[in-house]
Amino acid sequence: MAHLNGLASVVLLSVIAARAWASHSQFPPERNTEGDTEYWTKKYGKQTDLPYSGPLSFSHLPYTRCLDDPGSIFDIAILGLPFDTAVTYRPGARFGPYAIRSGSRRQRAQLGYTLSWGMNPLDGRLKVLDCGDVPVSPFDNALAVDQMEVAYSTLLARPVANKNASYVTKALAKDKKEHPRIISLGGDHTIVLPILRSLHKVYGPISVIHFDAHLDTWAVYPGTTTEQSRVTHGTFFFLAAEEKLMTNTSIHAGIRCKMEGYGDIKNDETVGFQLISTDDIDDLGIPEIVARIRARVGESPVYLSLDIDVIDPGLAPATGTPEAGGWTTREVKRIIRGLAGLNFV
Ligand SMILES: [Mn+2]
Repeated sequence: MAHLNGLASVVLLSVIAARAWASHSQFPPERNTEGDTEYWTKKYGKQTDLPYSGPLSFSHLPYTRCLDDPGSIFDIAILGLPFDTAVTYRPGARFGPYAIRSGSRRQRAQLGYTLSWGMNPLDGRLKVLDCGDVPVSPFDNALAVDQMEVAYSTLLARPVANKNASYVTKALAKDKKEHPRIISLGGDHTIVLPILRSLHKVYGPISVIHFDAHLDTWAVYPGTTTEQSRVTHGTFFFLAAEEKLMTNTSIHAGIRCKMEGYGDIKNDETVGFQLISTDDIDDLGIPEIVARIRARVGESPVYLSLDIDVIDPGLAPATGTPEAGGWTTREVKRIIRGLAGLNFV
């Protein structure tokens, strides 16, 4: 303003004042719009959801109760399994699917590109649907496990949305059909047993990449007295191996739990696992961990299971069986990125 003479200053201030009045004069709203049922649309356009508003679905994806609708097809389904009645310590994972969806709200298709992936997984090339939650029984574990298996198998039987997508051509199913992929939100870790039963019917025995502080391969939890009580979040891999659902080329990553003794490790090997400990990240580094996981599972069909307790409890404290000294979120994300291109089913 120091450069303007007096007249110029008056003119400029008048323009600013006029603009301020013009924009102010739109509020309160214009007259004669009473009863206009499209008043909002005419004035502001689409009723878009903000990152923190709108109905809750994973990353603001379309939410469909896919089990009710055989016509809903997808390449990738997000499926909630709110089951937590087979834990040995702190329950509450039934709220996991809700919490994961809530935590995912800042992700969405419009803002899905990341530097680390160099792509946007929600850019529409694959159809990704939030298929809702399986209404599992909180009163009867045998019933709940069957409900999860039936739901998973139902969705696995749907045709894929994009037959040309590279992922569908890779894994050869026993029935020679193309099957979609399902990302399950737990739930306690027992949910993997019905998932592996379901996948076995389609692919036969598969490998497992298991991120966890714990082995989950115990034969029985101490104090087990009935057949049903063998099914827990610490024994489901043993049961899966008994049922021959897995190959013997599976691998754990991030192990640091307390054990009863070295016998737990010997037992773990008979279940089919190799082991990468939490501390290995300091000695081997991320690239070698990635290389060992890739070498272990090779081209075999593989299921990835991630227990949130693989992350340090300082970063994910609400987990059911916390173990101090875990991997960081950044490290786990990086290891998972390194697994891209494996034969995930
Ligand atoms: Mn665990």
